[in-house]
Amino acid sequence: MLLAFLLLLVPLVVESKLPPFFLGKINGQTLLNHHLNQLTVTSNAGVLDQYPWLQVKNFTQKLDHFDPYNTKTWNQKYFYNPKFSRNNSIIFLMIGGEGPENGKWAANPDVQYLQWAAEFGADVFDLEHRFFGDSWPIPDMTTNSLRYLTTQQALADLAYFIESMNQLYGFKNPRWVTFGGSYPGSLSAWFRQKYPQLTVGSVASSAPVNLKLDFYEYAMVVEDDLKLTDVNCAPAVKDAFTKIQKLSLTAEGRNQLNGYFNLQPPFDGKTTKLDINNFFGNLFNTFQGMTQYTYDGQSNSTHSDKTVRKMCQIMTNTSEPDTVKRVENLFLWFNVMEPADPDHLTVMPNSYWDVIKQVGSGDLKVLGPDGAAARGWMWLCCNEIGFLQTTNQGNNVFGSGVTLNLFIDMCTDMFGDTMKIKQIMAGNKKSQNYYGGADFYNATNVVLPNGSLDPWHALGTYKTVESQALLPYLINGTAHCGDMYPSYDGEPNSLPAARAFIKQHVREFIRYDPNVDGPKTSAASNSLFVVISLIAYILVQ
Ligand SMILES: *[C@@H]1O[C@H](CO)[C@@H](O)[C@H](O)[C@H]1NC(C)=O
Ligand SMILES: *[C@@H]1O[C@H](CO)[C@@H](O)[C@H](O)[C@H]1NC(C)=O
Ligand SMILES: *[C@@H]1O[C@H](CO)[C@@H](O)[C@H](O)[C@H]1NC(C)=O
Ligand SMILES: *[C@@H]1O[C@H](CO)[C@@H](O)[C@H](O)[C@H]1NC(C)=O
Ligand SMILES: *[C@@H]1O[C@H](CO)[C@@H](O)[C@H](O)[C@H]1NC(C)=O
Ligand SMILES: *[C@@H]1O[C@H](CO)[C@@H](O)[C@H](O)[C@H]1NC(C)=O
Ligand SMILES: CC(=O)N[C@H]1CO[C@H](CO)[C@@H](O)[C@@H]1O
Repeated sequence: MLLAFLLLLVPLVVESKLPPFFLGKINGQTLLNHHLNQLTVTSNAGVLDQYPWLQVKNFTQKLDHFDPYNTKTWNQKYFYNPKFSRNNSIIFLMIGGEGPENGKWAANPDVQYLQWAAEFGADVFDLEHRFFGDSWPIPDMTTNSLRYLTTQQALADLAYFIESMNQLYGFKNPRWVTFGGSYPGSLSAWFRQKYPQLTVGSVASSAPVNLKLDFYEYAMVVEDDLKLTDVNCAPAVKDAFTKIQKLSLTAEGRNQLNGYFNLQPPFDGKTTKLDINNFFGNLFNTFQGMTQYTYDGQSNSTHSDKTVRKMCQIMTNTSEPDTVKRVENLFLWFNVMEPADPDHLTVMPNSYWDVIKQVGSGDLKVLGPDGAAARGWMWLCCNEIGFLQTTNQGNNVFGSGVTLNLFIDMCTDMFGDTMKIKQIMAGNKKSQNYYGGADFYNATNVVLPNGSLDPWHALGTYKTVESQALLPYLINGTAHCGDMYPSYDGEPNSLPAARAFIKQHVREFIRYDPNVDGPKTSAASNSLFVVISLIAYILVQ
């Protein structure tokens, strides 16, 4: 009777087997996340009720920008916000990323760049990324269709969009500035590099431009954050992971882990190394989720609850002598913060193959919206950009449980035999060569803010070239995309200066008018503002 009940339950819970946080990504959301507290609706209708001037539209986009014989098109969703428009000339474009765009980043007047749009009189667009949300070049995610999901096609989408909008809206002397946070930040940075003639500048927040396959630095930054937060924190985490790793080696120990974490399904006689690595991946996800959005302005929970400070309070809680139990307490706490399936509150999903069963499908019905976003992101990572967040290098406090092999296996199990280690490494290397990585990133008129606590900052670029307004900016004490969100009382005190720096440069970028200023030559004439901003930069450091 009990067995039958359990079997019946299985199909019902498949949907909830995705970890709430995976590879640096909140389930179903973009890395930038969209939980701005001012707006909780997710449907178009909801956002349009709240911001009636916002327009949601389709754009006839090309399927393949690199095959002149392919004339197929599809509907790409975009939002247009004309509310701030004054000059019919200054246009801000928020670049969509690896999840649905829902209009908030085009409409919520409290987000930073929209405050600047209001001040500068900019028209605002937000373009959804191909294969995410409602924007389907082909309505499935088979490996064959995903050939069209590449960063180069996404950049070409942006280019064709800008050219078409210039026609459609009759912008005079158009001065576009692109914005993006996280992966769209990388697109914003690369767009300046590859299509400089179409914009006057860009802001690329928390943009990972170094396409590392084995992104072990992520775990090292998390460890640094623990050390900065509380001297007892990193040792407690290390103690816990050392114990957990030891327990994972024996059947008796794995049985104890079943009890500690309420693993579903539990470890048993058929447990493989892959299952154990997957378990460590799920544990590490919790620490990632608590760290990545720490102290940012997206919601009340990131102001004070979903923070490194809270994480360290739980991990150094001396009322709980067992550090392994503290990790379980952290898992439970994190899940209260995430509006996930209630199952997640008490149960830790523990099946590698359940995730593959869902995210390995190319069928949108099997995938569901969250699974589709996870599959699209995983495809980008496996096929091109890497970013696979391991723990087994650099001798960090999270032990050696999360290996590159775990993710390589996932890539192959999700996308088939054409996605094995050899292809993964070749694809990653090709993209790194194409964009230049952190060392050879080269563009003009671009601000690249990063947060010092953000694990992703380790893949940013930091070489300032004043003469071409190539302007990295490291913000002390913030995490992922902290510069973009609405301000709040008690936010990290480095933020106002960082935002002023970005805004000042956006002002410089849009000031350029080819009709008045003549063709753009070297940026030497900007030397005064360069000196001023350099001083501001040094002061803030
Ligand atoms: C855009 O096109 C999709 C189909 O590709 C359709 O479902 C949707 O209703 C269209 N949206 C608008 C605003 O026209
Ligand atoms: C935009 O137009 C206003 C007048 O409506 C003008 O004062 C302002 O300088 C213009 N801004 C730019 C950046 O051209
Ligand atoms: C967030 O916190 C503020 C101040 O404490 C409160 O006024 C507001 O209602 C909270 N918002 C949500 C969505 O909980
Ligand atoms: C500290 O540990 C005790 C005992 O396990 C627990 O009841 C309490 O909720 C913990 N506090 C925090 C902040 O984790
Ligand atoms: C970087 O780009 C600028 C502007 O396109 C160019 O003048 C410069 O030579 C480039 N620098 C390098 C090192 O390629
Ligand atoms: C960053 O902020 C922390 C905490 O406010 C401070 O202790 C540290 O000196 C700052 N670092 C730099 C480089 O300004
Ligand atoms: C300028 C700066 O902060 N650069 C840092 C970027 O991140 C890497 C990895 O954490 C550091 O080694 C650099 O010093």
